[in-house]
Amino acid sequence: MSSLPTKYTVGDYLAERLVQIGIRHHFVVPGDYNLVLLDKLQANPNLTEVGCANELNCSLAAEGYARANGVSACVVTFSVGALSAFNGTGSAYAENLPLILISGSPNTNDASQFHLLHHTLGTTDYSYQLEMAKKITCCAVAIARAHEAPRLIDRAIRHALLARKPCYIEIPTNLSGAECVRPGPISAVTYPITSDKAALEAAANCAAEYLSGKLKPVILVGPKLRRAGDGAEEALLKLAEAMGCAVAVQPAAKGMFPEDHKQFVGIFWGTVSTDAADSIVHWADALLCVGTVFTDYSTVGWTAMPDIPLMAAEMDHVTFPGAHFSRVRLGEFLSHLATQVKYNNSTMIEYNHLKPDPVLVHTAAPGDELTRKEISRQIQALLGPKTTLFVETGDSWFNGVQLKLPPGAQFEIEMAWGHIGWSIPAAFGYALRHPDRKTIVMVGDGSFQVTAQEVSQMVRFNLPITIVLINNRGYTIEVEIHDGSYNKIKNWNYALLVQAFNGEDGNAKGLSAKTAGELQDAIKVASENTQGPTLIECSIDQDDCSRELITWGHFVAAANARPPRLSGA
Ligand code: DPX
Ligand code: MG
Repeated sequence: MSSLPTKYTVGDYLAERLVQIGIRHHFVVPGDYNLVLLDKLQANPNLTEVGCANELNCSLAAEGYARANGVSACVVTFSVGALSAFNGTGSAYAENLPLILISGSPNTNDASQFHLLHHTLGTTDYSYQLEMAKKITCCAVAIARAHEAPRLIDRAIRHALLARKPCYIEIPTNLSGAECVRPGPISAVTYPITSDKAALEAAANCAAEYLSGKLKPVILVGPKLRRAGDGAEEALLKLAEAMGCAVAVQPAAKGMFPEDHKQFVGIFWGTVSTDAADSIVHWADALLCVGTVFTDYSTVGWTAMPDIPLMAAEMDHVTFPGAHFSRVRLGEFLSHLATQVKYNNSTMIEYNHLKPDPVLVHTAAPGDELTRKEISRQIQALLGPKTTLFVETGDSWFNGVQLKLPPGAQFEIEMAWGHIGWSIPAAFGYALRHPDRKTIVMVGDGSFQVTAQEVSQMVRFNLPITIVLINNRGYTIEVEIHDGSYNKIKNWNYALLVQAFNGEDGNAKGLSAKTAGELQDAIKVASENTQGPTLIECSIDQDDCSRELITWGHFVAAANARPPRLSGA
């Protein structure tokens, strides 16, 4: 391409690699240690720079972009920036997303001259940020000489893409513009690892053995299914249809198996499951866990951990009771297994007896006070094939999980990391990559207060995101886990705040709804506002929370409160 440089610098090299792996937007906050690097990235015509209000939001915006795009980049300055961006990097680690965290760092001459520097701890050891990054990434590199940059950049990016985890690249301020060699073919970085043939074969045989003699197989889908890529989602659908069995889905994997499919039996979340997913999972005598994640949250304080021996198919290995197979790629394993399994729909026959009757949804009169249930009813009506729904930590998790996803609708949740405020920057990052989709956010008042500034980027980029802010005056989920005065927060005028972000030229709209009719009207305004975000503040009673939240909160609190075990006991 004629626009590419003939002489490469470290910054050019990095820019070209980011483009080659499919990144079109890079999220940044400037600082003197990264300014030359930002110029270099800007100079690449295929990258759009996206400035964020702070580094926490910047990292979470990149986290959301990685959900939409498969990989993302976040560029910050040393320490004051990077330490805040570590939070979104932690999220990317927990949520299995390859986020490339890039930090500017001090001039290479300063450490050896024992200079004290700004934006540092005030000691002359500048390696601490790299050491910290090693704990929250799958590969952390610091470039000390320009000639090392190509090798280290390629290594970090390749590790991130393969492991579906974040990586870290540190570039000193005086090296971004330093010359280095030009990049070689990108396939050296992106070429996937395929399964070991013998291990794949043996794992499929072991799966057939695991299933033989079993009468009641069920598939349980977890969030790593989508993260695995490699056509794993399509392969799972084929496997499920070949088996004919019930398919339950973990809450963090909602949407990864079509909810309108006749074998979909609901969200398995222990006692707060939807439909009869828990009854059928606990009835099973063989459980094929595909990309599942069992935590205290997803098992409702360990009350819902399946108690039969499991087959666990992970992104790059499969484990059975008594056998383990490394280097077996999930997509390949599921495809292979689909050709070998026998059809057995016993769990579907049983499920059709257990399946609850559809619930009659009450439609509130326009003048009725707004309730949680009415908000859910109205959001349900908004969901279509092009909708992506973000649900924030809080009661929005439970309300969102209850909704039925029509074909094509997508669902995003950050259940492993669970950072309140994630949904605002993450939805912003996601929507930049998917302007063709309608992004809707369900977020609580407490969460919104953490990252509210990033609404101003939605304004800046004219993104028509709909934010449904549920104002129950405080941290209700925490109230249910463990109450105290700390769960109260200062109320804001949310509708006015969002309009303040417009400055002279924005198109954000802020509305508030206290009745069912007001919400209906506000939703109409939101659907007509195609040039900016619309925030709808929905005021509900402080105690109007879901039954599921109360039940889940009870068991999570009990798990938190287990007394220390004496050693040896
Ligand atoms: C906290 C949580 O208002 O939602 O529906 O009222 O609970 P609900 P809000 O957004 O409040 C959220 C609040 C304080 N969790 O109830 S879930 C602890 C927490 C966290 N993340 C961070 N800090 C604290 N999850 C960054
Ligand atoms: Mg709240």
